[in-house]
Order: sequence, then structure tokens, then C-alpha cells
Amino acid sequence: MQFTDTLKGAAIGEDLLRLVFGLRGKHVSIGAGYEVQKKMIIFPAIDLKDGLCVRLMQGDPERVTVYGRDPVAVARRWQEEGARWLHVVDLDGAFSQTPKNRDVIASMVNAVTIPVQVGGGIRRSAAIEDYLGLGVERVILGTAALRDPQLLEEACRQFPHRVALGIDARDGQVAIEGWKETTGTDAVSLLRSFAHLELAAVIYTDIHRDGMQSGVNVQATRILLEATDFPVIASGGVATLEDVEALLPLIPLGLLGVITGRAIYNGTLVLGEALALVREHLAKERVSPE
Ligand code: AMZ
Repeated sequence: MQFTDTLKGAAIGEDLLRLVFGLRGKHVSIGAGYEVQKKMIIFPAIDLKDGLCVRLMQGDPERVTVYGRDPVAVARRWQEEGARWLHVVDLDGAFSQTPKNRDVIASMVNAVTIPVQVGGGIRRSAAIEDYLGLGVERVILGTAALRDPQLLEEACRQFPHRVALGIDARDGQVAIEGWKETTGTDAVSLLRSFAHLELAAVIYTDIHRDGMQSGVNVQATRILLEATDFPVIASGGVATLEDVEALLPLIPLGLLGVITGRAIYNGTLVLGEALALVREHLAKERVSPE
């Protein structure tokens, strides 16, 4: 996997591995090698609507808060505060099927040196190629993954580990089209149908919690992690440092990161403190089996 460090542990007893690394299920495979996740990325979210940096509540465009009029400056701010990645969503694109904030996203990508992942309205191969061509590191496909799975498959073939699957769930059911439509497909089934792809990650958003600062859905994230070998990025509900802390035990299961929006704009979570918490946790966990 691209974002994990692999430790080979064929000679070590499984019980010992579980004890040392807290490993479970799929990550313990004696003889076949195993992987221990050693990264946890805090992704500041920059959601774009009409060229502005906003946050919605539960994805509802009627409940919008503007946090910045200059998304390029916001992107620079998070980089200066230590972010290692940015998560950018073109909300107008997600609502209207095609990218709508492409030029501002191009300016943001040019303004920072850290990688940027982008979602919202990416429903055609031309949009995927355009974003990756202008320097976006990773594109996120949500609606298209459900409506046009072939597009996702082809994109993963053409751009291995540059495409993430966005699963936005309302009570476990996948929502699409800017979350206006809840499908009858459950998140785990959708994920399983793409198990063969070379995805960069799965981004799992709990819609009820998104923009609400009501706490992360640790349990649902855990269930998803147990159902997949893909790295998972959790999203929705982060309010304070305690939410980041609550996710740390999921790192050995494959949690790659967490997206935070309203909390860092409101200041209930200080990005630098979240980054330091994760850094210290990973430093403590870095136990060599030798
Ligand atoms: O807030 C919303 N209503 C919303 C949102 N944040 N709707 C979609 N999205 C995000 C998804 C994913 O990153 O979390 O847009 C992306 C998916 O867009 P699309 O166009 O591929 O379904």
C-alpha cells in the first residue's frame, strides 16, 4: 500500500504481534507478511461554494457559513500551520455534476507545495485528467462510483493510487448528487464491489455529523476498516482534540487520516495541536519487532 510502512513479521508469534501492535483481523497474517499503518494525516477541509470558502451543515446548501473569501489564502494558511495535505471540495460541482471551481482550485494547487485532494463534480474522465494534469495529487469520486463504476475502474487503471472513493453515508446508506439523493446501497457493499481496484484511499463521511461538530463516528469507521484493506480517511463530526484522540486506536486497522472543517475554522480544534498529538502518538507506537 502506498501510504503504509510494511514490517515483515513471519518469525514473530501472532499473539505477540497483537500485544505489541494491537493488530486485528486482516492485518495479522503470519507467513504472508503484514502491514502496520504508521501515518495519520489531518486533512484541513476547504469547501468551495461560489468561489468562497464555506462550511455547510449536514451538506445542506441552505445552512452555510462563509469562513473565507480568498480560498488561496486559506490554503496557504493551513500549509503554514503545518498541514501535510489539503482536502478540497467543489460543492457547486457536487450539486451540478461538473467541476465549477476549477480555476480557483488550480490557483490553490499552485499556491501550496503540499499535496491536494479534490472532490465534487468529477463525473467524467476529462475532469479526472484535467485535475491530475493541473497538479492535483488525488481526485475523489463519489456519485460517479455508484452511477458509473466503469469510470472509477478505468481511472484506477490509468492512474493507480491517484483516485479515492468517496463514500458519503446517511445511516449507512450511500448518498450521492451533493447528498440530495440517498441510495439503497450500503457503504460496505459498495466498498466490497471495488475491492479489486488500485484505489488511493476510501474517504468515509458520516453525513449526519458533517459540519455539526458532534463527534466522529468511531464505530462506523471501525466497521468500514474491518471490511476493507484500503486505507480509510474518516470525515464528519470532528470538534476537539478528543475526537482525534478517539481515532488513534484505528490507525493499526488502516485508518489513514481524518478530515476536519468547521472545528479548525471555529477554533475548537487547533490544527497544530492535532498534528502534534498524532506525531507524539506515532512516535510512541513505533516499536521495532527486532
Ligand atoms: O456537502 C455536501 N452536500 C457534499 C459534499 N461535501 N456533497 C458532496 N460532497 C463531497 C463528498 C465527496 O468528497 O464528500 O463531494 C465529493 C463527491 O462529489 P461527487 O460529485 O463525486 O458526488
